[in-house]
Amino acid sequence: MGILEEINDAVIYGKRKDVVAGVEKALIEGYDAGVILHQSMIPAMTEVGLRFERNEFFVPEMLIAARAMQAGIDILRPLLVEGGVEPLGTVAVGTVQGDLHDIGKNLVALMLEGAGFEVRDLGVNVSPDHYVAAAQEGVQIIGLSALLTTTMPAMKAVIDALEAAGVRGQVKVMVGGAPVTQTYADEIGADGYSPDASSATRLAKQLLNIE
Ligand code: B1M
Repeated sequence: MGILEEINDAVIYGKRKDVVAGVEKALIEGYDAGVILHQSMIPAMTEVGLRFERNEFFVPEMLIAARAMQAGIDILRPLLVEGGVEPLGTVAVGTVQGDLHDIGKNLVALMLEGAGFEVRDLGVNVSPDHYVAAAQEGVQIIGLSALLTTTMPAMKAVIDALEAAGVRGQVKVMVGGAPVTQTYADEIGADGYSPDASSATRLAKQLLNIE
């Protein structure tokens, strides 16, 4: 079994120590951090989701897999983020109200930071008021993440709250997360949608007319 498969397996089974050891070994072997993330760790979480759908995994298994994944991401973090550059702009990201999934949101935050944005991470289960406060404090982009079909309407609630507070015109709103689509983004009046963390950075630049 190659090292990428070993890491994939360790994430699926929530073996945090093996993930840490595997990621460290892969880096020593010369694997790029992005390759480890995209070719090994993210596919592992997809597999965890499929097993959950087939009733082979339950919430505890999802949870330990998520923790193991996060431990691996923590090692990759400094390699995915370049520091010391003038911020391109400010973005506040959060997972919407009712939703506790944060791995995707954390990756989006990481990639935005890596691309040179100043990122304010609002956390998970973020109420519309908190996004409004960030907009009032002057962030240029609000990033909304949702992983549950049941929490997608909370994205619309944020946009409505921004409008009600009179700050909708001051910020761009970008949305993402596995169940979210461009069509849904258009429906709720978001300014942009991106399917993954790397395209999220391209979208953020587009929204601020950078490059
Ligand atoms: Co949950 N869960 N979960 N879960 N979980 C899903 C999402 C699910 C699809 C599993 C399944 O059935 N196959 C399903 C949702 C079904 C649906 O709504 N259609 C589900 C469910 C049902 C639930 C619970 C309801 C289970 C229960 O309690 N019965 C419950 C809800 C809790 C809540 O939020 N209120 C629940 C709980 C959990 C855990 C806490 C155990 C854990 C989360 C731990 C954590 O995040 N710290 C968990 C996990 C791990 C998953 C799966 C397996 C993996 C999610 C993940 O991290 N993916 C997930 C199945 C799946 O998605 N395949 C599942 C990896 C991550 C890198 O991808 O988050 O999609 P993702 O992010 C991507 C893109 O979407 C995009 O970029 C990211 C990187 O490329 N992106 C953005 C994300 N946000 C963006 C924002 C942007 C732009 C791009 O702009 C701002």
